[in-house]
Amino acid sequence: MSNTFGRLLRVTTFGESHGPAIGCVVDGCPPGIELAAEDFAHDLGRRATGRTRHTSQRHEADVVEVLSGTYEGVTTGTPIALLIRNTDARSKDYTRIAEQFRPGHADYTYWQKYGRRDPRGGGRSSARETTMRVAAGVIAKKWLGERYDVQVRGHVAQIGELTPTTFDWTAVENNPFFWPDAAQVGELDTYMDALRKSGDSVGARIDVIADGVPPGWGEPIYGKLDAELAAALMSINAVKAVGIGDGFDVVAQRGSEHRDEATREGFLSNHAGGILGGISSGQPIRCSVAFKPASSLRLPARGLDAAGEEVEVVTTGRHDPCVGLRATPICEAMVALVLMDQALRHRAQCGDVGEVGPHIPPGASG
Ligand code: EPS
Repeated sequence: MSNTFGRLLRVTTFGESHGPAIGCVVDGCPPGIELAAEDFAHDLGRRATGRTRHTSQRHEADVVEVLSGTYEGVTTGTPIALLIRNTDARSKDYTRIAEQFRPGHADYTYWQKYGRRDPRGGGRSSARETTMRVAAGVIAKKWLGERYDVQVRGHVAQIGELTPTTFDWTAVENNPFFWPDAAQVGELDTYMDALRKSGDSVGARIDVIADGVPPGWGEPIYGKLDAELAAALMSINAVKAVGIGDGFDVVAQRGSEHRDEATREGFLSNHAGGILGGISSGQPIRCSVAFKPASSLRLPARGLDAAGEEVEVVTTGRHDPCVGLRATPICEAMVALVLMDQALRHRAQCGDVGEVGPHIPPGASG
């Protein structure tokens, strides 16, 4: 299995949704970063289940234990091992579907690949694994912020057919939808309540922006920054598409429109999303991530069981009607981990290159 991610900053996650614990090892982190268990609480809380009525009602404290890699609250350069104990798994919810394949779920492909699976909570395929991505991402965000003044933040940009009409970063952290338009929160509450009552699920889009990334990060040809961002974001459960900059909209653009012109005052647009030739340009890095509607539904569906019999599949238990609502910190974490890994790699090969003129100010963000 591929449970390790990154080259110089390597993250390995382990654990199942209903096992005793989930955890990760972050190897390659530079020494000298202040790091305490409390540092993880904020982002883990943003991702956690059971914090609003619009997400799965599994109640996990998601408290991180830092098992290694720090001394007196500072990283030592040795592997950082993090552990979170599972305390609210309810495995009986999975008894009925243990021998069935939920349509649209990894149940079937895990079974085909491994010939066996842990059906409790989806086992290793559960979105619970993303807890450790967020935990590892906390370290990357901290290092990027302290060392380079890089800020990685995201927001929900679409839920089903709904899009924001205005944009305000301060609104994003003040509603359960990570939504940039405070005036629409009531409408979203009504929308999600109706969806939950219907038993169905819906997709979502998350946008992530990294501000302050200096020019030069990214490794042509096979380690391009955009390629690694896309792979990292696509590795998140339920992700079906990733766009960089204008993404699929570039298809209908003219070159004269798409090229980001520059003056001494800065870039005049950012259609490229801050990456040219796989290398950061110094502009904000913009990624869009599409999450599918989750497949664990109480609405009956036709499917097969392990014996090959046609069955009616009904999923009971505690599930997310819109997995995208908890995905903003996960996307931020993956972007931060890729950026930190690429920063370390840039430092390793090109650390002696220094500042190269002219420096074009970041300018336009979109
Ligand atoms: C999930 C199903 C639910 C969610 C879970 C993801 O698990 P369970 O049936 O065990 O309650 O609660 O999400 C988390 C536990 C989490 O921490 O994100 C799934 O099928 O992916």
